[in-house]
Amino acid sequence: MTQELYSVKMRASRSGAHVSGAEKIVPSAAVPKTVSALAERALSHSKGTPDFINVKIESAGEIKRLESLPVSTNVTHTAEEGVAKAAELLAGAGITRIDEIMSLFSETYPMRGAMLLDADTLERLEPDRARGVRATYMDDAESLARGSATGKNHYAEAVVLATKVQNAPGIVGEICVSDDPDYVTGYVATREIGYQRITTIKAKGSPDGGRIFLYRGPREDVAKTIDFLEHARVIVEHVPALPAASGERRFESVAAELRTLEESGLARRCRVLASPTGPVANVEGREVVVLSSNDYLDLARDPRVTQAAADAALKWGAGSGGSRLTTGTQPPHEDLERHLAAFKGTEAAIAFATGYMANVGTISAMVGKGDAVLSDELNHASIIDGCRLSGADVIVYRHNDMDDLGRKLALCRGHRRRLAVSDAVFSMDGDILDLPRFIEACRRNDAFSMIDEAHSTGVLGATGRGIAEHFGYEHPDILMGTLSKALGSEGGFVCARREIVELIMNKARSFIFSTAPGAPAVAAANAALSVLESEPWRVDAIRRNVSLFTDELARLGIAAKSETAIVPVIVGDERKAMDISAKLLDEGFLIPAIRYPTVARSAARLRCAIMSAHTEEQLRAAAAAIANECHSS
Ligand code: WAQ
Ligand code: MG
Repeated sequence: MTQELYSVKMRASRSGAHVSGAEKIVPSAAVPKTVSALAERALSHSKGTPDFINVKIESAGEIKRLESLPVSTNVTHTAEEGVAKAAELLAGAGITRIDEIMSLFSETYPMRGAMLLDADTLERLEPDRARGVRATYMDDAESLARGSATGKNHYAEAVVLATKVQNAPGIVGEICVSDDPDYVTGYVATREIGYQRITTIKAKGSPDGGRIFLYRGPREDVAKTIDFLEHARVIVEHVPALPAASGERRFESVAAELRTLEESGLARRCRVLASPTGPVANVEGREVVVLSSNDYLDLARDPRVTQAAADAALKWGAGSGGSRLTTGTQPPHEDLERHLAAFKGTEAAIAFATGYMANVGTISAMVGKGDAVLSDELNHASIIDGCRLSGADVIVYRHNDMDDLGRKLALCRGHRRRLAVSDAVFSMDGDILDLPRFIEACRRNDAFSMIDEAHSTGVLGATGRGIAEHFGYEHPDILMGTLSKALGSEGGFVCARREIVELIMNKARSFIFSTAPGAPAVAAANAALSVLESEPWRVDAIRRNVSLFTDELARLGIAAKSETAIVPVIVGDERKAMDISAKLLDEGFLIPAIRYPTVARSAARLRCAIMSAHTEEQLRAAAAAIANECHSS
C-alpha cells in the first residue's frame, strides 16, 4: 500500500437537521468511488432526502492501527429487556447509575456527536453541549483493503467507532442507541467486556437515540481525550464478522436484504389511514385529499353498503368458517354470484376471496403443462403469477399490440389449449385494451380470451358494466373482476359460461383451498352492485372528474391523459418520484409514487386515482400541487 491515504467524510442534512454521516479512509485511487458511494448513501437515508450534503476529502497523515474490540451479541426482545441487559453488562465493568444515564438519551437525539459524562458524577464534560463530542477519522482495515466501502454497515462502523473510543485516554465505557427509528439495535462497550451488541434496546419507531461516552479522570485531562477522539487517525483491524450467536445469523441476512432495498430507494412500508376510505382521509393525524383509492364510486362507506355488511354479520356471522366446497357457502355467496352474472350478462359467476386469487386460480385452472398462455407485458402481477403457477408455456406479447398477439397465437397452434389474458384497464397506466381486436385475434386462433376488469367495472361503459359496454362489443370468454375497487368491498370474481365456471370451481386451488369470503364482505359487494345499477350518475361523475383533472394538468404543463379513473403522471427516477410524493403529502395530497418492480425501472410515476366524489376544488388544488412539485424538482 504505497498510495497516500485520504480521509473522506460525508455529512448530510435537511433544513439544517442532521440526516446521516459516514467516513472512510481510502487510498487516493479509491477517493472518487468512495465519494460517489457516500453521496448515494446520503441520498437514500430513511430519515429523508437531504438538501445539503457536505463531502470533505483530506490527506489522512499519520495513522494508528488498533485491534478491534471483541464482539458479543445479546439477544433481547423489548426495550426494557435491552436496557436491563445494558445495566447488567456495565455494572460488571464498574459503571453504575445506568438508569440515570439512560434517561439522558432523551437529550442526545439532536446532537451530532456524543454526550461525554463523568462516569461517576454524571457531570457533562462536552465543551459544546449542542454538538457533543465526535469520534472521527477512523475506518476499518477491511474496507481499506477493498479500496472503498460502498454498502452501509451499521455494525462494522459502530465497532470501529467503539474501538477508537475505548482506546481514548480516560474513557471507561460507551452506550449507543441508534437514532434510526427502524433500527432498534444498540450496544455498550468497555475495554473489559468489549463490544456488546444488544439486539433490541429501544422501541421500534422511536426516534430516540444517541451516544454517551463515559469518562473517569481529572478534569484537566478531558481536553486530551477529546483531542484523541476528534483528531487521531485510526484504522481498526480484524473487525469480526457478525457473530453467529445462536439463531442470530439468519435474521442478520434478512436485515441485510432490507437494507439493500432501503439503499436503492425501493423499501416499502404501510401507511395507516385512520378513517374510512373516501376522497378525504386522516393520515397521521391530518386530513388529506386522497388520490390513491380504488374505491372509485365512493361506495365503501356508503350507508346502504355498510348496513348490508352489518346485517350480514349479524345474520350469518363474521367469517364463513370453511372453504366454499366444504362448509363455507352461504346464501349471500349464491346471491352475489347470481347478481354478478346478471350484471355482466353471462351464464354464471364465481366469487373469490380476493382478485389476486381469482386470477391465479382461474388461469391455472384453465391452462397447464402442454398449453400456452399469452399475456400482455403490462398485465397485473396477479395475472403474471397465475401464468407462472399454471405450468403452461408463457408467451408475453407487446403491450396492447394485437398484431403481436395474433402472430404469437398463430405460433401456438400446436399447443393443446391457448389462453390470451389481458387487463381491460391497465392498472398503472390507465389505458384501455383494444377489446374488439383482442377477441378477434383469439377467435381466429381458437384461443380462450380472458380479461381482468379490476379497473373497468363501475368505471367504463355508460352504466359502468365495463369494457364490453364501452366498446359496444361482446364479452370475452372469461371475464374476471374485483369486488374491492368500484364495488367498495373485497374479493374477486369471474363471469363466464357455466362449464367454465364449473371447471374453475373444480380446479382453482385458490378457490378450493382457502376459506370462503365472509358474508359481510359478500353482502356489501352485492349491495354496492345494486347501488351502481340504480345510480349510473356515479360513473358519469368519474368521467367528468377525470377530464377536469387531466385538462387542469395539461393547462399547467403536465402531460397526463386518461379515459379511465387512473391518471399516471410519469416522473422517471424512483427517488425523485418518492420525493415528490412525500412533498405532496406534506401539502395535503396522498398520491403514491409507483416504482419498480410494479412498473419498469426508471418509469416511476405518480399514480392518481380519481373518484366520483372528488370535488372540483380538490382536483384543481391537487393538479396545481402536482404541477408545482414536478416543475420544481
Ligand atoms: N461520534 C460521536 N457520536 C456519534 C457519532 C460520532 N462519530 N456518530 C453518531 N453519533 C451519535 C449521534 O448522536 C447519533 O444520533 C447517534 O450516535 C447514533 O448514530 O448492529 O447506527 O450512526 O451492532 O445512528 C449500533 C448497533 C448502531 C450496530 C449505531 O448509530 C450493530 C448507529 P448512528
Ligand atoms: Mg443513524
